[in-house]
Amino acid sequence: MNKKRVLSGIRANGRLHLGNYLGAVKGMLELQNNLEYETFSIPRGNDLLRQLKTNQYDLFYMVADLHSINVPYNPKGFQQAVREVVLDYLAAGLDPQKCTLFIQSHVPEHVELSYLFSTTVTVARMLHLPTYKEKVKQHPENVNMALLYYPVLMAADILAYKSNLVPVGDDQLPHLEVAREIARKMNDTYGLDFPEPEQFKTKGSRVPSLTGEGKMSKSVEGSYINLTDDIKTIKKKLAAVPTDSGQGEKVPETGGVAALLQLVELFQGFAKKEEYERQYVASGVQYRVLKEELTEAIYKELEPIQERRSELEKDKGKVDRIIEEGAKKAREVASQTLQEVKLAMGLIMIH
Ligand code: AQP
Repeated sequence: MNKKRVLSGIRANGRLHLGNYLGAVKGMLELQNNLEYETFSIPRGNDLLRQLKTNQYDLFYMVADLHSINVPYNPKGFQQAVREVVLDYLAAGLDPQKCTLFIQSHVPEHVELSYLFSTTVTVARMLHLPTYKEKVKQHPENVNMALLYYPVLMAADILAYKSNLVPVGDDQLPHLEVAREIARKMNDTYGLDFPEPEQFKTKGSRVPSLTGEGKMSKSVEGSYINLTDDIKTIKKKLAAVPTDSGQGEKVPETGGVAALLQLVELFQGFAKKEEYERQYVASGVQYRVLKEELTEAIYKELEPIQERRSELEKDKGKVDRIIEEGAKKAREVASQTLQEVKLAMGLIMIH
């Protein structure tokens, strides 16, 4: 069976939040647990047919440490920050038996490949990306080359594995488009065979900020609920979401109320959201009740993840082994791609 390749990653700039979880990790899990039955015959004349459960995807999931250092960060605590993402991944259910879990900088082929790709990209194209402009606004004192280079390195992350699918949130779509352009350009110019990667979209591909403006983000204080938050913290954070009188002619489509309703849909289902919408235009919504029920629903999803996490925290050796093994497996594939690209670009001799 020809398996489709998948690549995804999360930066180590802070604890994972519900946006990262619903927009990216849930997609990674869905692909990991996507099993199908395969039938094949056992060799040496034995005509027995055996059915096996196999995954139709080859999965590469990384902690994007190199993407994390293009904004101000703390080098002393950085190794721990990277490890926290690995723990979050494992606690959320990523299984190193079913996917290759690795740290981006442990596979230096990504960086080499990104330099080769950068020869096909114009500076003007990078300067116009909305994600770049946003970061320039956030950190005007630190507009560095790595920030501009981010999408090229991300294209190398994806294409190093010739990935077909990328489980990421909607905010990453402009970057994914750059990866597709690079794939086309490399194929047209050098006769390579990169697939054009596509987003694997989840239901929560754009989780709103608790402030009622924009998306939930690690770098926007007051916008997020972390996977490690206890029930009291979740309650406090939801209590701070701005609301209105709870009644009106039309259900708001933006702001805190819209954000709450979207979270209701994601954690309690579409029918519950519709129920609140009906209440809004009739008798009115009691936000105290809505927030209490939503707190319970979110915590119900996070509690088992937190329990697994505290178990994993005790086993340092196990996590070290997973990371080491992951880098080995990832490098096998990435180094093969790098060789092909160098050969096609005339950087190594054809024998
Ligand atoms: N609000 C979101 N809704 C859905 N998906 C989201 N993702 C991030 N925020 C949301 C997805 O999470 C993955 C990893 O993101 P990242 O940490 O690598 O970078 P990011 O997108 O820049 O995340 P943040 O929290 O917004 O970080 P800051 O604030 O530092 O920029 C990606 O798949 C992303 O789409």
